[in-house]
Amino acid sequence: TAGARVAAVDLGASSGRVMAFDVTPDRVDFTEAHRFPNGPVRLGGTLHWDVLALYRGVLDGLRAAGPRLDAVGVDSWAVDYGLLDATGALLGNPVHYRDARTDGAADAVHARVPATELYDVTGLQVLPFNTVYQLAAAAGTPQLAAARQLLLVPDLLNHWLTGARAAEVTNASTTGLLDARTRAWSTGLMDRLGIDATLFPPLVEAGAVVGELLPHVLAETGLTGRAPVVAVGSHDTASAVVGVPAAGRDFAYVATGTWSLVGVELDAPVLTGAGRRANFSNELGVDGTVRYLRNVMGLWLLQECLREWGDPALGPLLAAAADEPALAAVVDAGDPAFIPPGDMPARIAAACARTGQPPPTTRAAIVRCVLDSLALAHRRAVREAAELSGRVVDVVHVVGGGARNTLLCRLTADACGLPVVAGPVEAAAYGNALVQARALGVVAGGLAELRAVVRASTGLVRYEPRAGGGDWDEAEERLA
Ligand code: ADP
Ligand code: LRH
Repeated sequence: TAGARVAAVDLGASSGRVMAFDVTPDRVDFTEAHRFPNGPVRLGGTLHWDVLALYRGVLDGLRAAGPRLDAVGVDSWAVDYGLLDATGALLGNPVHYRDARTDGAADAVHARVPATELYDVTGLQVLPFNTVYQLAAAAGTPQLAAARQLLLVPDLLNHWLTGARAAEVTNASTTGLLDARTRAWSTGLMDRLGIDATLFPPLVEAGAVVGELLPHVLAETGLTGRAPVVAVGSHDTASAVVGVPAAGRDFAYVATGTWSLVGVELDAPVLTGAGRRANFSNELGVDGTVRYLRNVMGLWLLQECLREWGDPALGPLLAAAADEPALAAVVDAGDPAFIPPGDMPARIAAACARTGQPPPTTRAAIVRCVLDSLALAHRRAVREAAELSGRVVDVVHVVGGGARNTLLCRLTADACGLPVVAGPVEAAAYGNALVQARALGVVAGGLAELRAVVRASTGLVRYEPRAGGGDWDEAEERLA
């Protein structure tokens, strides 16, 4: 086939977007068909996602991307799910991973199956909100008792679009219930944890056709003709890693949006004790790969400061932060204490005080503290990923919304002592669209060929590390 038009639906924690991609065998071009805000909605004591608003955003996006689409693919943030009852009805709004219901849940799970044994099977880093811990927190609720199916967010949207039920593997690997070696559900772990294995639909690998858009979806979106929904790397980070424009194998990536996901791409999981203690994750990637990575708190730290300050413009703040002294104070951007929403500037100041550093007082100084801290955490994760996996790293690719943040890119290059190549901002959408295009037969090859298409289609910015760019070793010592 000479070309195709596909819609990449990419739902991030801070915004959802539908990108219309025109794909040829060696180049893609996209337009942003629709973007809509996303974020936690507090109802009573619980943080939710407004999943119907997201579904409507997807429909609006498909309408804007149409009227002719050759395929559709959906990716989103990981771990969260909707429950369906025996009639297929949604049992409540999906709970947001930042909700406090998981406080203490990991410990309760580990009391039944030790963390070492979980890691041996799943290779997953402990994040308090992994699906397995959310299910422990939900145990005994009427909702879970009534549930007959659990669908992660992209699988839920695919279900609403097509009627089909499937679990795409890359996102399934973030549940804590998938075997990282076999890429299959671990019914053994489910049994030991008292989790009903029949909740989980059959797994599919990225590239599989999930189904066709339902007639009422075609009618509502004004799309003409039929359109398959293709399973893409449905974990946004998996699609973003496909969209990394690396030319060789010796690269690390920093996928920076609400989170920074920092790591390397491997052919097989690394399930060592050292990796487990360093809290490295073996999340599964497209084409049988493993994303060996760690979560860093990401631009959430900045987003929450901005929200506290009444959402001032970002540009002037970043410019002021660039003029602040380097590394005056840093915090541990891996600390789960930063996960919940709420008064972020105060929490940052408290963390500085705890580690004997002068808390930043101005907005510019707080922003600089956040960006220095992120760069420091990027450096640590890049180094540890290389050490623990044996992968050589000679370049760091920064993709996602944070690739727009020149100060963050520059600091990351300085901290890592490696060149940073920044872009594309919409790496997840590129990766999503290219996996669809390959399923349609428009582009051919493996990840190297898909990445060559990304390189041919987008402008990239290179940042060389600067000598004298700050004493990062000393800054790291302050957090030791
Ligand atoms: P997510 O997918 O998690 O919702 P994105 O990848 O869309 O996140 O990244 C959002 C972040 O990108 C914002 O929080 C902001 O910090 C950063 N960003 C967006 N636009 C700009 C910009 N023009 N300059 C600097 N940073 C930006
Ligand atoms: C980034 C992301 C990340 C997960 C988090 C819940 O959007 O998918 O990879 O850890 O959301």
